[in-house]
Amino acid sequence: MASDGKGNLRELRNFVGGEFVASGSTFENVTPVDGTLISLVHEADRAIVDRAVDAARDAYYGAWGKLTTEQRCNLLYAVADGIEARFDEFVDAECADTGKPKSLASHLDIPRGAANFRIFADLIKSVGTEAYMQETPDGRGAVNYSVRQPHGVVGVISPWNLPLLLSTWKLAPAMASGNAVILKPSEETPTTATLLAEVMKSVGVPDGAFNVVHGFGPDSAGEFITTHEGIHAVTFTGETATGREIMKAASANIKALSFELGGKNPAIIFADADFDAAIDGTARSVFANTGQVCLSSERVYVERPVYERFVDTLKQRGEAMVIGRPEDSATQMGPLISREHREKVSSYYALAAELGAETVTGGGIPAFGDERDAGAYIEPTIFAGLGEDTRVQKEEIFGPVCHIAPFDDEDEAVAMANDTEYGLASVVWTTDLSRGHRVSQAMEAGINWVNCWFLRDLRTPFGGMGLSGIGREGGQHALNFYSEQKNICVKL
Ligand code: NAD
Ligand code: 6OD
Repeated sequence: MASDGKGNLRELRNFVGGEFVASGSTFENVTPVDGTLISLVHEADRAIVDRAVDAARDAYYGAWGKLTTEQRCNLLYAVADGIEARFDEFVDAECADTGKPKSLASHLDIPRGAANFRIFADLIKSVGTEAYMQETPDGRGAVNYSVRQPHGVVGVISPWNLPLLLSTWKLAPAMASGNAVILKPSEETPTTATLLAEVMKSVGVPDGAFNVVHGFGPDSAGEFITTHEGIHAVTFTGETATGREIMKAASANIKALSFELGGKNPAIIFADADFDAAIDGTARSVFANTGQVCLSSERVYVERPVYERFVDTLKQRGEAMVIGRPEDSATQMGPLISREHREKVSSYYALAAELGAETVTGGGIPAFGDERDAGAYIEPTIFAGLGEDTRVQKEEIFGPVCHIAPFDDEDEAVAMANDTEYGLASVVWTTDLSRGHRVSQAMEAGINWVNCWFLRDLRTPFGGMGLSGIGREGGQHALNFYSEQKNICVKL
């Protein structure tokens, strides 16, 4: 990734109107694996974002907008094939940008990145609308029916934790619905967005239907998108605080908004749970992707009869995690996304210690004695003994860390789990079927699992309550967001 093979550092350009566009200013893309510089990224200024909006509008009213649904879907299938044809390149790029293990990128990020295009192309072809027969005083009646219309130009602002997966989760339904899109990937993970632009171009997606602008948030490409009058809808995944800023900015021309934000997700383990399955699932939900999954469990509640055994076993799982480089097949956990993010996660480790938490395991930064010491690695960590009202229990940390606490009955577990301003996800582990349904239904969260975690059926509604977001994406819900429905009333 570091160079073009001739010793030149790789440069990532914006993709506007079907062309790769340089800008007057670049920023450095450094890998968290070992701190080396892997590329220079051309930051889009306001003029480049303006050009992207013009190109998108031209595509929407032109070549892209004139395609039939079938033609559009065939292009999206070709995009999925195109990602798969360059699978290894996508995997390597995602691993270099994020540091995640190759096993994870090749089983989750990249296959899902391709699958999103197939799934939403399939879905749009079978989508229905509403129709109502209406009675009228003259007895002749009227028929009402609704039709869908794309918004026009949609801005997609995505985070760094699952870069291709989360951007395509929005791009695919937006494009399947007929919109032209402008993607702003995270400044931390610009590479797979650029590769996706190459794929879009190579399979013949009309110029301007898909654009990529690189940059940051405030006073950069992110803000230029959210304030642009030519953009009609913005879909955003990221931090709650950023969502607040985007909401203000987008109010100028009342853009449609979809927000997938942060979480502070609970996992509840009852004494009757399949112990090994609950340990496996909880270890995954705490440590997978170095805990940088919005759906991760950061608050774990265990029924008292199995509490000590659960803590000891989860501790062993944390301590057995192999931390390393993406390409090492033994690696189970990579670094955090950056040194800056490590500062944030470490500050919560320090705060927990300051508040008198028991450190069950971890709490520090590993030393390897090799080039990884220049990376952004951190120890898998479990705390216990903190009150529910502490900042550690209230705020999203977004690292490989959880706090674990015992409970004595179902009502107490439900009350503790719901004691949060967030409401993204929950997990319940029990072999009592009725209790599984009952507790899960009592959770104030949008995505709830019983005896599993991160099992995804992409047709289901996905989104959070409270500080975790606005709206639902996934399946039909995404198609609803990415189109306007208009009613037509015909007097008979
Ligand atoms: P972030 O909010 O810092 O950045 C996300 C994107 O927003 C980036 O592309 C960034 O450049 C851009 N941005 C930042 N400020 C902006 C502004 N003022 N205007 C416009 N754009 C702006 O989030 P992150 O650190 O990249 O991602 C981690 C966060 O994302 C965590 O809070 C996590 O929970 C959340 N997340 C949520 C979901 C979900 O589905 N609910 C999924 C993944 C991540
Ligand atoms: O699987 C998905 O579709 C999805 N939206 C996952 C979100 C993960 C958050 O980090």
